[in-house]
Amino acid sequence: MKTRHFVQTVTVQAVTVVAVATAAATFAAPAQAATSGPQADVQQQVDQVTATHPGARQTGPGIITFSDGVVLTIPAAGAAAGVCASGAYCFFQYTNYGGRKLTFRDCAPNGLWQYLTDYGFGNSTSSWQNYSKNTVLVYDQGTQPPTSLWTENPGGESTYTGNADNKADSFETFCG
Ligand SMILES: [Ca+2]
Repeated sequence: MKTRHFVQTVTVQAVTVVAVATAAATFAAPAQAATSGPQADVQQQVDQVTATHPGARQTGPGIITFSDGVVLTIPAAGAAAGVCASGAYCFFQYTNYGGRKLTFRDCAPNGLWQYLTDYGFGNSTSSWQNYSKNTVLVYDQGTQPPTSLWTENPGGESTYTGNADNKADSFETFCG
């Protein structure tokens, strides 16, 4: 009797493990059955970013949240990531707020330094929106000392960074 009871217990536990594994697999692949096409391409990009940034996790279709709360949105080709949220400031991959969108919210009274390169976004900004109360000073780290590229005033935005296109690497955010 003891042996039979043991076997039954093991069976129940095995079923539980399978159920948990299935739920985890479903969450990890919100693209569901898409194995080709725009949504599958987005998922491949998401997987590439999470695999190369420890602590980064997928929090929605085409959305990655890094360990510090910074959010990267990857739209399907030809689609838009959407405007920057109120209270946030965003860097966009292409002109006119196209391509990938990187969303920040934090600041410090005397300036908080952050690096776009930590999120795979160095030399990648072509437009930006600052819908926060903060002031953001953006720099190119490719020169010594770093070169000031542009200033993002509260409520400001730019459809094209012009001569500073694809140069931004870092920024300093002052709380407003
Ligand atoms: Ca640069």
